[in-house]
Amino acid sequence: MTIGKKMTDALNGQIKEEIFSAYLYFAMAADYESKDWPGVASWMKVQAQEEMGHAFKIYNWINERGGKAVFEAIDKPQESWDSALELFEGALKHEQHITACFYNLVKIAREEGDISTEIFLQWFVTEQVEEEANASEIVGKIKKVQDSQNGMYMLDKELSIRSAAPAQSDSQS
Ligand code: OFO
Repeated sequence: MTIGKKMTDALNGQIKEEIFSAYLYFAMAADYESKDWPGVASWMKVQAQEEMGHAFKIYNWINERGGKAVFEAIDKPQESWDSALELFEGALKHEQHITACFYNLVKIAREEGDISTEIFLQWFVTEQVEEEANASEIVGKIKKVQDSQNGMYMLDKELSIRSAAPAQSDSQS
């Protein structure tokens, strides 16, 4: 069954959200690269890559269902953050916003009777639990060590270990 216009428009809006997410995490990486926190910057770059994977996954789904992806203008992200705590709290807040976007998409899929898109969106709903948990865990760690230079140094090293998840370049993965 070909995807409906309302569902396509809503998914196109989410492609924009995902590309903005990549933009935001790239901006966070650039800010912390310039402040000499390579581990934080590396974590953010991996996150930015994952966000582009999410955008591709939705793009591929629209195509597979006979729709057409349409691209909207991407907003300019914030350029600078005052502390690592502010940075990761910003990431957490952003992911909570993205979770709300997916809940809304599921609602639209249900209203439209688009069961296959509803099932497709389940991957993202689950992924959002992980996205929020990751950011929240780091916020917690920063709160524990933020007054310790040594603690922040160790945390930066720990964050540098994160590697890219396999690219989500098709709708099946
Ligand atoms: Fe695409 O999950 Fe974060 O924003």
